[in-house]
Amino acid sequence: MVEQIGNLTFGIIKPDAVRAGKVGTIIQRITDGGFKLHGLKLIHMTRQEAEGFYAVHRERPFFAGLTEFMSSGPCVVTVLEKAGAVKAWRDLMGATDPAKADAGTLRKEFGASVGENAVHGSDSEENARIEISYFFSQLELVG
Ligand code: IDP
Ligand code: MG
Repeated sequence: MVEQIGNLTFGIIKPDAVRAGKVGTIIQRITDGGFKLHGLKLIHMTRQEAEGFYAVHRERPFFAGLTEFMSSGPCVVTVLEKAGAVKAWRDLMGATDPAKADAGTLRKEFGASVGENAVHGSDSEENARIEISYFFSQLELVG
């Protein structure tokens, strides 16, 4: 696990995309994009768990709305493997604001707004490691 961390990243299918019935489609896009699934589960975060996950953003004006949204319903948390996984997954997600995301990206296709943008992805290998361990135990990681 430690040896292969450069090839792992963490992703979330956010509550808006789950509500819209897009879980299957997005997982298909993930595997079509050449990612291997190492971890996958449906969770419903409490407000406190969402606040812990996004603690780095706690001073931002959108923090309350973001944590309310992320705890508003189930989401799917994933651990993804691919060479250069962090960048590869962010490339597939697209820009934070769906209106600015490239054609063919998940946020362009499934995101409604800068806040409700369908998917999350780690922004560095270090944060991928932290975020994976926030949601997954060793026993839940396969392969
Ligand atoms: P990222 O998800 O593309 O890495 P971040 O800047 O890390 O973007 O922001 C985390 C999340 O916070 C975003 O995915 C989005 O849901 C929300 N967010 C970011 N900026 C805004 C904003 O200006 N208004 C509302 N929500 C925002
Ligand atoms: Mg981010």
